[in-house]
Parts: sequence; C-alpha cells; structure tokens
Amino acid sequence: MGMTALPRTLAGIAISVGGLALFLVFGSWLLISHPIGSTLHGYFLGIDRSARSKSGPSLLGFENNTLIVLPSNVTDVSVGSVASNFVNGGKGFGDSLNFTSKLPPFLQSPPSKNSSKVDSDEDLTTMRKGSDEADPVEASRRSMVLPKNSSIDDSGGCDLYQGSWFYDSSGPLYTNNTCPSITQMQNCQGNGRPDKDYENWRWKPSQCELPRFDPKKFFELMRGKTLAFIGDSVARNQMESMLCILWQAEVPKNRGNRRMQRWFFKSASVTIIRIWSSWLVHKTSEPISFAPEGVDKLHLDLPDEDFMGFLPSFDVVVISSGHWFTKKSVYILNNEIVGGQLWWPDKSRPKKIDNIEAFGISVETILTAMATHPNYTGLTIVRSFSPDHYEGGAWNTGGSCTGKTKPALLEREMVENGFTNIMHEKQVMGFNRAVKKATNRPRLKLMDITKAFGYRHDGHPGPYRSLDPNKRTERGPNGQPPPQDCLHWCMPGPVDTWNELVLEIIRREFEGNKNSG
Ligand SMILES: *C1O[C@H](CO)[C@@H](O)[C@H](O)[C@H]1NC(C)=O
Ligand SMILES: *[C@@H]1O[C@H](CO)[C@@H](O)[C@H](O)[C@H]1NC(C)=O
Ligand SMILES: *[C@@H]1O[C@H](CO)[C@@H](O)[C@H](O)[C@H]1NC(C)=O
Ligand SMILES: *[C@@H]1O[C@H](CO)[C@@H](O)[C@H](O)[C@H]1NC(C)=O
Ligand SMILES: *[C@@H]1O[C@H](CO)[C@@H](O)[C@H](O)[C@H]1NC(C)=O
Ligand SMILES: *[C@@H]1O[C@H](CO)[C@@H](O)[C@H](O)[C@H]1NC(C)=O
Ligand SMILES: *[C@@H]1O[C@H](CO)[C@@H](O)[C@H](O)[C@H]1NC(C)=O
Repeated sequence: MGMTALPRTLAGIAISVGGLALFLVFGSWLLISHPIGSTLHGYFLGIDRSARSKSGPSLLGFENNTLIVLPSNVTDVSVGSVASNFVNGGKGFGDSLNFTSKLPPFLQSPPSKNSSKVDSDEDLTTMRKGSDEADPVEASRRSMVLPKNSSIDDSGGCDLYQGSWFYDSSGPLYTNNTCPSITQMQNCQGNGRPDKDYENWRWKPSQCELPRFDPKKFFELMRGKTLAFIGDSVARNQMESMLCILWQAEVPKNRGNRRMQRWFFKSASVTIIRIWSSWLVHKTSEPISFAPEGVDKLHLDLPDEDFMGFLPSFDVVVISSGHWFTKKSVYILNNEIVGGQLWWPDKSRPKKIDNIEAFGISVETILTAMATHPNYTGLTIVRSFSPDHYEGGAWNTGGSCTGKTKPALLEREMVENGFTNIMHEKQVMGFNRAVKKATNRPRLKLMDITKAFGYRHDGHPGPYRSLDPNKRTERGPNGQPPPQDCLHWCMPGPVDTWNELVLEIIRREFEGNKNSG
C-alpha cells in the first residue's frame, strides 16, 4: 500500500477520532482539552458505524491487507482492537489478537542511563543555538502527505517514497572496519554474516534521484546546527548510521552526558544528539486507580518531558516510535485508565483502547506538542514505522528472516505484515491531525519509509546478532529457526538510506525548491 493509496484506505476505515485536542504549555503541563469522555464516545461511535457499513468485499480486502499474515493461533481475547472489529463485523470490543508476540523482548533493550561513552557533563541547555538558520521556504511548510497531494511534495521535489531498489556496485558509504561506532548487534559482517549484497542496494524514487550521502553537503547545510534523534533502539540504529557516515569525513568529539549521546563535528560546528524515549509520551510508575506501582503508566495526552525541554536547542529532530507499544504498560488519558497492553487484571472491565489506538493517540500528542511549542522552530522529521520481517510467524512461533540475501524485488515477494500496516496507518493519521493543529510556521515532515523498507527483509541481522562463535545460524532439524533479530538493521545496510532521505529533506527545506534529480 503506497502513500497514494493511503487516503483511500483511511477514508474507507473512516474512524473519526474527534478532537483530541490536547495542548501543552511547557513547564506547567497545562491541559486545554475537549472533554475526554465525548472524544472517546465519538471515537467508538465512529468505529461502530464504519464497521457496520463496511461489510462485504472491502472488509475482506482490509482483512487481507492487514491481518492475513498474523499467526492464526495467537489469541488475546482481552484487548479490543479496531482490526478485530472489522474482522468480526464490528461486534464491538472484546475479541482481539495479541499483537504482542510479534516482537521478541530481547530486542528491546532499555536505555543505558549510564552511558560509558561520557566525557562531559555539559548540559544541553547551555548549547549555542545556530544563528545562521535558513528561513524556511514558505511553500514547503505543509506536509508531504496531506490527503490528495500525497504523491507530490509541495516544495517542488518528487515523492521520495515511491520507487524501487536497485543494485549499485559502488558499495556502501562505510564498512564495519571504517566505522568504530557500530553497536555489535548491528555489526552483521563482524558477527559473521556470510553474504554482503544487502549492503549494495540503493533506493531510487520513481521521479527523481536520491543522491548518495555527501557529508560535505550535510555539513554545509547544517553549519552551526544540531540534529537530534529521539526514540527507541531503532532510532539509535539510525543515529549510529548517521555517525558512521559522517565519521568518514571527520572524526567527531564525544560530548555525551548521562541524559543523551552527543557528538560534535568541529569543522562545521555540527552536533548530533540522541535521546532515548521509548514511547515519546509522559511515563509514570506511581499507582493510579486500579493500576499498582511498578507497571509503566503511559499518559497518552502528555509528551515526554525528558526531551521536550531540550527542543528549543534543536534545529532538526528525527523522531520515531512504535515498537514499544507491544510492551507491558497501562494507557492513561486525562488521568483515567483507558487500556493496557499485557496488563489488564479485571477481564470483565472493558478496555477503551488497545495498543494500536494508543500508538495513534501518542503520535498525535507528541507531534502536536512539537508543532505548537512556542520556542521550537526546528524542522521535525517523523520517521515512519520501521517494518520487521518475522515472516511466517512471530518471533517465537517460527517467524524468520534467515537466509534472505536479496530485497523482495517484486510486490508478490513481499509478505504483508498486518501489524506494520495498521501501526503505519495510525501513525499517518496522528501525523495528519497534528499538521492540522500546528501553529508557528510548523515544519513537520513525514519520512514515510514503511513501504519501501517492507521490501528489505534482507537488511536485518537475522541470527548474526553477536560475536558468539557458538551461535545457531541455521534452522534446526525440526525446522525451528535460530534466535534472530529481524527488526533492527545491519550497518552498513538499508538503514543508511534513511539518512540519505534525511539529508534530502533537509536540503529541500533549507535550500528551497531545487530538485536534485
Ligand atoms: C493539495 O490539496 C490542497 C487542499 O487539500 C489543494 O488546495 C491543492 O490545490 C492541492 N494541490 C495539488 C497540487 O493537488
Ligand atoms: C519560551 O521562551 C521564553 C523566553 O525565553 C520563556 O519565558 C518561556 O518560558 C519559554 N516557553 C517554553 C514553553 O519553553
Ligand atoms: C484474500 O487472500 C486470499 C489468499 O491470499 C485470496 O484467495 C483472496 O481472493 C483474497 N481476498 C480478497 C478480497 O482480496
Ligand atoms: C501456533 O501453532 C504452531 C504450529 O501449530 C505451534 O507450534 C505454536 O506453539 C502455536 N503457538 C501458540 C502461541 O499457540
Ligand atoms: C500475548 O502473547 C505473548 C507471547 O506469545 C504472551 O507472552 C502474552 O501472555 C500474550 N498476552 C496475553 C494478554 O495473553
Ligand atoms: C553506572 O554504572 C556503574 C558501573 O557500571 C554503576 O556502579 C553505577 O551505579 C551506575 N550508575 C547509574 C546511575 O546507573
Ligand atoms: C568486519 O567484517 C569482516 C568480515 O567481512 C571481519 O573479518 C572483520 O573482523 C570485521 N571487523 C570488525 C571491526 O567487526
């Protein structure tokens, strides 16, 4: 499903979430909101109505597109989900699928509060703000994915996300030997992966070229500026790819501290930062109502204050989330428990939202907060949901990307991933809502990589996750695949393309309408 198809799909689903207009004033967390009750009411009505009117072929289509590859025997009947409402003819909340099992817990390492690479405690708030910030181009303020205009970037460039992969023998931008900052789990060559072609495929947008990453160009555009990556371990994956690419031009200085990784490139005074935020929203652990101490409470209507405070010092933010919504947590809206993931002690009590809805709401919350922040004028790039490739099952039910050495070059070689598709839909919906509410010359861009990276089942570490010489890399005699990572991306590898896209978005934004291609 490409971007052009999305608006149709969304219209078909027609879930109107109503005005979940939660708006943050930084520091005091003042909440100006429509009554949450009425919002949720409209929300549920919308689902019921569309579910009723959507029986027949389109319902089946929806089922085929989004749910067909889920393991059929995964059942969690405690969670209401939009997906199951469609499949079950809109019977309401109660029947569902357990999306949790899609991802292995060992992949989702928590942040290291205690970075060993610290050499400075300098706080970010003291950072110099770039003074030579280019004026945003008037015409490029709107999103690239507004409905109906989705295939045309209004800054004059082509749609970067429609295209195909082609083999490029000029090789990757760095190697495992020329970049010292690759996390071992993503050092596929270093971990013994025998094939190498996955490093050589490049993305070609249909209507233009995506230039090979040119560090000189990047430094020129970003002179005096700060680029921050905010998110989970997949965001770290992307940040490290960026570091590796830039490292080839200049060795940076580590200026990290306890709260963030931070690298400084002296020649152009460019700073690259990474802040960990698993869900991007405010998280507490104190007991609330029937949820006890300990289990994470996610306040879906409040952004994560840990990074919001730093925003004014950032010029470009690449933000992403999603996979942690499969983890155990309680969902809170307006200080009320509205749902939970892998946590719902009282099965007789209905959940109002599931993890997929929670994700959509969180995206709207965080992007709205950024787009209405009075002191943040940076460019926000939302990296869309990163597809995993546990094909033929979940991580623990035989799903595997082992043995994939080439991208899926044909549409029919690509295995539809129901969880990815619906998470992507929710994210785009949340993004579009935030764009509508944005004030202050917002610069929000969706970097919509989900479809393009659906083809890259060859780009994950698979079983080559560690240096362990005794690791299993082949299927066992019973057909059981070895333990493997089909979520993160090898470095070098397809993830480097994300940073070529980041550079192209920055170039279009800072340089204006010129099309590179
Ligand atoms: C894009 O959509 C807006 C409104 O949604 C419309 O005014 C504009 O003409 C459209 N532009 C193109 C190029 O389709
Ligand atoms: C924005 O900056 C002004 C002036 O420095 C400050 O008074 C205000 O508290 C800031 N607001 C936010 C939300 O950061
Ligand atoms: C759903 O998929 C099955 C098998 O992949 C196919 O036979 C069927 O025609 C599809 N249904 C629709 C409505 O696309
Ligand atoms: C799903 O089915 C497969 C094959 O029948 C089985 O091995 C596996 O244990 C099942 N998983 C669950 C969660 O029931
Ligand atoms: C969902 O599946 C996971 C993994 O198979 C399992 O650990 C978990 O208990 C299930 N969740 C519920 C609520 O049954
Ligand atoms: C940091 O790590 C050291 C040793 O690894 C440990 O003693 C210390 O308690 C840690 N500090 C924090 C804040 O986690
Ligand atoms: C890089 O990969 C090669 C195999 O292609 C391996 O021999 C080498 O040890 C790796 N280097 C590092 C630093 O991981």
